[in-house]
Amino acid sequence: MIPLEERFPRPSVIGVVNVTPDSFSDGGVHLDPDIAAAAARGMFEDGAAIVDVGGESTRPGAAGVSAEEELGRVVPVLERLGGEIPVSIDTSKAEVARAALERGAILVNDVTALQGDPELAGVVADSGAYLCLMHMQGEPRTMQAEPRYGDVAVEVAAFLDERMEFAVAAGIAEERICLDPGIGFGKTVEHNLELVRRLDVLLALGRPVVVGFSRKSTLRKLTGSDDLLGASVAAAVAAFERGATILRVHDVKPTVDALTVAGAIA
Ligand code: HH2
Repeated sequence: MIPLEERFPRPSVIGVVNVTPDSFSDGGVHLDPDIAAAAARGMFEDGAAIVDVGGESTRPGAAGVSAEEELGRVVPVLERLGGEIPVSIDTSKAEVARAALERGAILVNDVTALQGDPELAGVVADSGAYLCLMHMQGEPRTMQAEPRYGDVAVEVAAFLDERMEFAVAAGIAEERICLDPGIGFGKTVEHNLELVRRLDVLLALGRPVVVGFSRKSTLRKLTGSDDLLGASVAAAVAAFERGATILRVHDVKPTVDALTVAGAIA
């Protein structure tokens, strides 16, 4: 198994394909599996290292969906892709992860950091897949109600450290794991900005860091604009410059171009 840091050198881009009716930025766009698969292929051609396919929205206020519903959304997309391009599955359900891994997915992206489904750790351990552990305070339905921290960077890092220990104890090698502060998941604008500003606190855990700031509401609040392309690219570059390895984005081509230039200067 190639360590995650070699398979996804810094900077790498994860392209987002939400196969949902209600995701906050691209809800409904990719509900047709042919359109979703074509979008995924396009992102790969545009330079994404991997494409993250998700069948459940985790936007603030979202209610969960059943495993059956989620499978019905993502499996047709994975079947159309047929393992042609590297795919990550954005799920917290063991059953959905298993189905995706059987269809060629190589990374499991779990926004609950293995707290959502007691069987997911075993599925990841047995498959040899890569794993992204993300921080969230609360749960999507209520997480933006009143997020509170003493020191947000220290608390997020402590949580991810503990979840990584849990994953390793379940048989998932540390070199298969990356960590994500979970921008927008139970965080105010200032919490999100501070997490990127102080990314070194997370980097001190010694694992590659993923940042997903793309099209999030903090960017809308900062710019007062609904067109979040420039804001999203700026956030990706800022996160890269503070040490992020993987940037999770909806607009792959402009982000890849920006990171190419930022990387060349660095
Ligand atoms: N953000 C979202 C979903 N999954 N996974 C990781 N690792 N990091 C993130 O920041 C992250 C994530 C939310 O964004 P999006 O997929 O665009 O929306 P939705 O959850 O509404 O489908």
